[in-house]
Amino acid sequence: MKKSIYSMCGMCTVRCHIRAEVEDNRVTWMEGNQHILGGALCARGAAGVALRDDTERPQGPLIREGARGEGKWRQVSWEEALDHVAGKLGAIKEKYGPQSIVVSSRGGPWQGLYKTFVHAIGSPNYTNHDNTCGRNTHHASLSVNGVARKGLQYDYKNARHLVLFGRNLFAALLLTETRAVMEMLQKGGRLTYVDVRVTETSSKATRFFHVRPGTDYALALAMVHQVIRENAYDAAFVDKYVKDFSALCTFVEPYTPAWAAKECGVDEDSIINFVREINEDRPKVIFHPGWNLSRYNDSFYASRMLHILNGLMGSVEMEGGLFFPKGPGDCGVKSIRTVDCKKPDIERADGCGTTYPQFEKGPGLAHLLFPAMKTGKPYPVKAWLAMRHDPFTCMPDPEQQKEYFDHCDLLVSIDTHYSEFGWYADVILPESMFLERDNHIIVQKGLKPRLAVRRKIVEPRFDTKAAWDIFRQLAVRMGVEEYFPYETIEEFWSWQLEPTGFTMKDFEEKGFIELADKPVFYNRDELEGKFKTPSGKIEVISGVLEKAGLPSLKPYQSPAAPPAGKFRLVYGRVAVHTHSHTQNNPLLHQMMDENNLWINTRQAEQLGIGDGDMVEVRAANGYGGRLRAFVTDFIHPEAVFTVHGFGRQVPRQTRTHDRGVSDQRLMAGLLDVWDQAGGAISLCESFVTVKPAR
Ligand SMILES: Nc1nc2c(c(=O)[nH]1)N[C@H]1C(S)=C(S)[C@@H](COP(=O)(O)OP(=O)(O)OC[C@H]3O[C@@H](n4cnc5c(=O)[nH]c(N)nc54)[C@H](O)[C@@H]3O)O[C@H]1N2
Ligand SMILES: Nc1nc2c(c(=O)[nH]1)N[C@H]1C(S)=C(S)[C@@H](COP(=O)(O)OP(=O)(O)OC[C@H]3O[C@@H](n4cnc5c(=O)[nH]c(N)nc54)[C@H](O)[C@@H]3O)O[C@H]1N2
Ligand code: SF4
Ligand SMILES: [Mo]
Repeated sequence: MKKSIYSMCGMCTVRCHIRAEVEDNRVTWMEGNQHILGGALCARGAAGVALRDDTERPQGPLIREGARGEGKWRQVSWEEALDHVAGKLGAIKEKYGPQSIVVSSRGGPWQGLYKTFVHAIGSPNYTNHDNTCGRNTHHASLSVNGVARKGLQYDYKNARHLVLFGRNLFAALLLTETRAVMEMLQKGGRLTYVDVRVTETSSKATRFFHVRPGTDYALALAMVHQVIRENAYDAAFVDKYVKDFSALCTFVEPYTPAWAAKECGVDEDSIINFVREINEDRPKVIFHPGWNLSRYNDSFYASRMLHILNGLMGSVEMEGGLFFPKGPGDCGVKSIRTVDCKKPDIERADGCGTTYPQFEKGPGLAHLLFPAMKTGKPYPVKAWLAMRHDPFTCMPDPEQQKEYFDHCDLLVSIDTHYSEFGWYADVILPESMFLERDNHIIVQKGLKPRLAVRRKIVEPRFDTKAAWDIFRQLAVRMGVEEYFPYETIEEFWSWQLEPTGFTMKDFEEKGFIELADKPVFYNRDELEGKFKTPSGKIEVISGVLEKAGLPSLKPYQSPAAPPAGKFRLVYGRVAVHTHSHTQNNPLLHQMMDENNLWINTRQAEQLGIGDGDMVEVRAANGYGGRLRAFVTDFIHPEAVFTVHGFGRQVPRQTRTHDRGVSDQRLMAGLLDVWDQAGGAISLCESFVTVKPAR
């Protein structure tokens, strides 16, 4: 019998709402939820069905037989695998203390489950992927606005002008956002875009700044300079809510548009005209603070300026501007219950919040756990469970990482695929792919907050389990099951919903439970305290930074030009792949089966490289490979660009094994290169050589 089920996509971490039809345990139709996405789904979401059919994924729990990375596995029962992992964790806890155990994950709305587990067994060391994603912009937001990266959201649809610094929103998709920006453009809104490449987003932009790599901070400083000079800011809002504005005015004095034009390689008039445009469009102007802007040594400061520019526009808590995301409490509704365990009061192994007071303790910084592995200080790190996280593709230089991870007695991968890390690990616990599993209920904050849930659409094809079950089973074996007060997902859901008065039936009409029927805004005149900084305002000077010996306003330093014969390696996404875990998908593999190397026409000519030729690209550590050249004017001459996620090394993924070149392997030495104020690894601070392949 045919059934229609609302659920949530899992082909990337955007987790779009979907509706699927199923017949005889097969998905026959899938679309974006009509109530939110008007049916839209991206190519990767649609290819979820091909992932279900894919046999080149772990088909049951695996325990390593040979040496790490050798690829010899024994498929075992769940009983045996879970006993094995819990036994090892118990022994490590006994010998080194519970704090020697790390759980990492991709973060996201379900992470409370994994965090609860690691805290319950006595370790403060939960970490996530964000050290190579948005950590600089997150810390920048905390220092300026006092709230997390996602603690302010954007009403793109109603904006009159959106400014994107390297946020390639039409390829690096977040479907609801991408659609909202399309709507904004259709309504006549303006889009200013900054990139070192001409991208899909440049082609939709009304103004494009093609900048020299790593100079965003210079451009942002000049924008602030000109905004102040032309009085193109909301003086009333600034008076009321921006602290230390005069320090900002003094600081940006030397950073004129003429200076930035030279530094960034753009037109001075273009900067001046841009500021005139935003002055017309104010206050409905949004400066996106960057997402993967966390890639240069000064990205934290660049992002801080973008947050400050939002403050100057005064667009907070209004249509077409920024808003504080609302939760159930703002709608007069009680929230759901979530699993939780207080974090043990032990110093983090990565030093976040202690050695590094400027970094939030939260998930810490994964790369700062490596020194603890190597030196045993402040204490040894001996076990790492990676849940929906692939350290070897997420962080640079996997060969260097292996040397660190070899100090661990237990490496576990909880994954739907063979990750690069999983292939090297001791145990793989396969999670059911998203169509095959339920998840617990989550709150999605926003202007119109809602409760959301992922529902199982088909039965698991192989011997796999859902995360709620895996973590509970491990908790039972570790003697901390009291933190997981359920046995089945139905019991979990009922326990979560109990305070709210809603039931699972309430999800049936639209796939989610809407908690407000119209957008909820706070009163713009009463925002004191909403910014969680010490002053309750937007802070130009941050006490936390100053105390850590870091300047709040850092003078600009020009990025190093590439050494002779080298190029700066920049990387990014394409619309048809998610990081490194869709390359082996039978459908997506057909759409793009390897990466190429973008190189500027003039540079290519000098090197004797023609469009479509094979080139050899090599890093300082000797790693290299062959890629096809894409010779174009659409990339800055100092840089070459490639798409992340290729050059995979898992032999069981036959379609993608060894296809293309891995950008993270080309990032030699970058584990030690990170933004001292923002914390994230500076993924764009490496240089490669390129020559025609013989
Ligand atoms: N299809 C798809 N969508 C995704 C993802 C995915 O894997 N696939 N991943 C999601 C995730 S986790 C994230 S974090 C986001 C990332 O979203 P984005 O940050 O928008 O995406 P990226 O492609 O990483 O990088 C964007 C651009 O930065 C440019 N760039 C490089 N150096 C500079 C510079 O110095 N200045 C400027 N201004 N630009 C520069 C690159 O040329 C690239 O076009 O995408 C999300 N959406
Ligand atoms: N060199 C380089 N490094 C980068 C980037 C880059 O572009 N270049 N991008 C950076 C960015 S922005 C980010 S966000 C990170 C991403 O880094 P990660 O978060 O590590 O990457 P993902 O590919 O999202 O997923 C990690 C693992 O989750 C698994 N997975 C997918 N779906 C599921 C599921 O439903 N359940 C479970 N249990 N596992 C699942 C995948 O198979 C994969 O092995 O990488 C960062 N690092
Ligand atoms: S953006 Fe695409 S892959 Fe990601 S959740 Fe949405 S439909 Fe799925
Ligand atoms: Mo990311």
